[in-house]
Amino acid sequence: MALNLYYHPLSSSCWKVLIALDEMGIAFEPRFLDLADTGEREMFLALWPTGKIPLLVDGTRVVPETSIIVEYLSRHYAEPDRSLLPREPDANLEVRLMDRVLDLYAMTPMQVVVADRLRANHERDPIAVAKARETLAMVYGLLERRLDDRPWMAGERFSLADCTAAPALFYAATIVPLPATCHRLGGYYERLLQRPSVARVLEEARPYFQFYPFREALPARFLPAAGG
Ligand SMILES: N[C@@H](CCC(=O)N[C@@H](CS)C(=O)NCC(=O)O)C(=O)O
Repeated sequence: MALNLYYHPLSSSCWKVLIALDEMGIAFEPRFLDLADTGEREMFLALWPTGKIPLLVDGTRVVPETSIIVEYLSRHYAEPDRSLLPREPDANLEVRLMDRVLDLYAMTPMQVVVADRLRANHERDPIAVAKARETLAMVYGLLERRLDDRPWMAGERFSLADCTAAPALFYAATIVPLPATCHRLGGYYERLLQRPSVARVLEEARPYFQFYPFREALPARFLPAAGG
């Protein structure tokens, strides 16, 4: 039975799983989800009440939460040499640590600022936004130190942590630019963008970037083609 992935091409969390699927070479049925559509939203909430995307459905099994989805796919569908979670316990812990750091201190504050920008003026929360911006600046410094001379976020091999880093840093950099002093982070970010699995999600998202509230801060090379 086919693996179904409910997703939207602009969603950072969905990129994390799309990149993982691509890296592991796992075939799936893409289910484009429009949460603004009442019917689709009700159907989706019946599957998973948080209403958060992406969501993997494997036959009768519903698999939510990006890190769990990637771990599930790694265990049940990946060829052993393509798994995104190392078997060796300490290497595995490092991947999971960096996945948590990126989700909690890059992805989440980035989403706080984006969600705030989408609200009406009187519903905005400048204190939460300032705190989220501070967290992004903090995590850039943390990542710069942690990267040391690693090519990828958790070591020599591309892993779950890089699947998280790509969307988190791509969107976070439109809110708080990566500091020029963070040389390792800057080099890593460029390596990520050139990774074919990452380039593919960027390409699929390109027609939707016009709906991104910080679109003016997107790197010009990712903007929709003029007239397109
Ligand atoms: N912790 C969740 C976060 C997923 C998440 O934040 N998804 C966003 C899109 S990037 C979403 O579904 N937003 C819709 C909403 O909150 O209504 C995960 O890792 O799966």
